[in-house]
Amino acid sequence: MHINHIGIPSDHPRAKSIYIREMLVNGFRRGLVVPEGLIAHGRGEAYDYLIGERTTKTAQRAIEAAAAMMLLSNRPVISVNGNTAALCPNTVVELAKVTGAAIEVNIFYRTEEREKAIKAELELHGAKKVLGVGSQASARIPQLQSERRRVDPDGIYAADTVLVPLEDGDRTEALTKMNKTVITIDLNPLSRTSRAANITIVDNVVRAMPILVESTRKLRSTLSLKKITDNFDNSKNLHESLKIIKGEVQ
Ligand code: PTJ
Repeated sequence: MHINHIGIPSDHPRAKSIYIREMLVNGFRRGLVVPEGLIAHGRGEAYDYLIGERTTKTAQRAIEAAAAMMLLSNRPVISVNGNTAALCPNTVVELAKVTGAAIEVNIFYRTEEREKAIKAELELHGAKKVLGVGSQASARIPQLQSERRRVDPDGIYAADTVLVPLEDGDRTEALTKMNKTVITIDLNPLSRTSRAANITIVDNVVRAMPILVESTRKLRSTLSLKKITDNFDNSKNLHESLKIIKGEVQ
């Protein structure tokens, strides 16, 4: 039996979940995550439990569509908040490399100190350029009141596709009104974000991001990307996720 650095035996039935929780608490202690982010994670955990803490076939279909969409886009951007920076900085950077996407810090509970901490974390994992920090976020998303409205003119503002893992609904709606394609990763298939996005991956970011990276690598030389995105129906897919939660399908 292996015991990791936080003292959780690897054969503990909830080891993975506890470990993910610990990554977030650690991110909180290092100034990446806000206390509200811990609450949001708890909500995510509950949905994760209901979908069986696995990447479902339904989520896999959404991941494939998301990969195709990112590859088809001219100016894809990955938007990073505190929770995402704490849970998957390495795969954010990898995904940016494979798809040519820009990385932008965009947080709800905005402080420049945390923006800088998130940027530093991403750079530590190999990011060459991180947009949206401090005065760089000089453009505005119209009709959005939260601090998330401030975006980088070279990043989210000019993007055709934005990946927004773990989001609050307002900005997703505002971005779609700006005719941008929004991809989200959200464990709650009922959330406003999930319903407003063009492609929703109902999965834990920790599991979904590496599969998304792998999927973009596989699809890079595919000619039928448009067929994949055209065939994807987000509301149908969300309905499938609800059926999984209700135990009607696997
Ligand atoms: O870093 P900031 O300031 O941008 O703040 C980030 C939080 C997460 C606090 C902020 O965006 C927020 O309040 O989000 P919400 O409105 O609570 O929404 C978070 C959504 O993500 C919920 O639907 C959760 O179910 C879902 N979620 C939580 N953890 C995960 C998740 N989805 C995927 N993977 C997770 N690990």
